Amino acid sequence: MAADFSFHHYRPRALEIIDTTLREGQQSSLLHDHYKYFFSTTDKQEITRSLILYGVKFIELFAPNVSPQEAEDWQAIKAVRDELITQKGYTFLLAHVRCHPADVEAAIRAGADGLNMYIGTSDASRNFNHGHGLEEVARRARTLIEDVRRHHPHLVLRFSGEDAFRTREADLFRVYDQVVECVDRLGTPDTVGVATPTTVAQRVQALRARYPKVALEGHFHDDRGFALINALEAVRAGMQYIQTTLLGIGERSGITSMTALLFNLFIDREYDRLEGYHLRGSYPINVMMADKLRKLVPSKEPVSLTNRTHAAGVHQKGMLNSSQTYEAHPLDQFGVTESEILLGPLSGWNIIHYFLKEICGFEIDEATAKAISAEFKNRIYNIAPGASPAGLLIHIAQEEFGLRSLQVPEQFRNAVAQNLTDASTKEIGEVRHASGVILRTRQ
Ligand code: HCA
Ligand code: CU
Repeated sequence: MAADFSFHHYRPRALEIIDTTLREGQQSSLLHDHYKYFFSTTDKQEITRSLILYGVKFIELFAPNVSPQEAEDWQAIKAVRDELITQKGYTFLLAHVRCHPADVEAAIRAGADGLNMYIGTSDASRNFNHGHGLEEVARRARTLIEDVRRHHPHLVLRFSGEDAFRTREADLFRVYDQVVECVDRLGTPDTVGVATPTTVAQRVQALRARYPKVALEGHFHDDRGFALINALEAVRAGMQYIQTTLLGIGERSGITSMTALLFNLFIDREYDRLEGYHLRGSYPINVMMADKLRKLVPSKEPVSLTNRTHAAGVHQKGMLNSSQTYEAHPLDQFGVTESEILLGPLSGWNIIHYFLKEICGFEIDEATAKAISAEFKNRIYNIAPGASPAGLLIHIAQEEFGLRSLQVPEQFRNAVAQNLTDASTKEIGEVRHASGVILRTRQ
């Protein structure tokens, strides 16, 4: 199969995502938070399917000799990839391998389309990891890569000096000079998250100048919270391949989030780099990933419902007038098609009036809405754990103010211009708060 779809017949796009959710992502401590520890085979197949449908062409997996289960899962993942070839074209499955014959052989045996080879080049990884000097590192890498290239010319080969951002430029060049002729890409992983946008731009420029014919790949860890900005800077400086994971999960605080990167490129109008990605699938793919981690989409994730959720009374009133008041970005084009307004201690009478009138269908005037709001604000701080603010509000309106619902015929119930619904009726797989109401705005 791989020979028919050789990488050498593929024309890479301006930006190629190499998704490593199934490799780097599985190193995330988040899997341990809920006693999960690893992705099941079904999880891996669903993640693979979602990534391919989204438009990702390169998926990184562990070397199959990491564990018998990983070896078995290679075949399950390949089956999903093969099923989607007629619909989406070919997706390359890359094995993350040490510069070690055992890893390389296992990957080739499993039918990998390419090898993402790495070896530590920084003082730290040479002294404390593999113990080899720089010349020895370069010699080993070259011998192995030359051999692989000769015997498996169809494989797409990448070489990375692990911890590249703590490796002196001259040291990196000494190793890369040895292997550059045999590889398709050179990687520059920021293994411990020390890079800054400035050092990234410098590195990318230096590597491009020295190796103008070979594509560059980045992998940025988030220890300083720079994984996103560093990836953006790398792309701007001319890096064509970026490694990402869904929700940015990975070792320690993880790496660049796939949808966060594409979302930012869109905002910056870098449309040529977005060719072939199904951007509207961004929020659904984030929800799928969060679901596998038994979490909500994290609040710091740019493509999230959180970024369309409004809690303060002033914001809620502004949102009722126009969603532009507190939403600046085209999140609807990334699949977040609703806004959420949280009923709670900060809600003003405007939203409470709107909720009781438009959603609950009560006959209510503004003066009554103000009186109910005052009562609600007194009582909300003593609400029983797990009870919903919406429930409390309805209780006050019905039991204490004697409000009655207008009888709206079934077929007109959803016909209001801006349709707020109770969070429990949400269709998407992420339910944040029982107190949330959804403001459907742009679709
Ligand atoms: C690891 C390290 C790595 C490798 C990245 C790469 C890193 O977990 O094995 O091979 O490009 O951050 O350096 O993820
Ligand atoms: Cu990493």
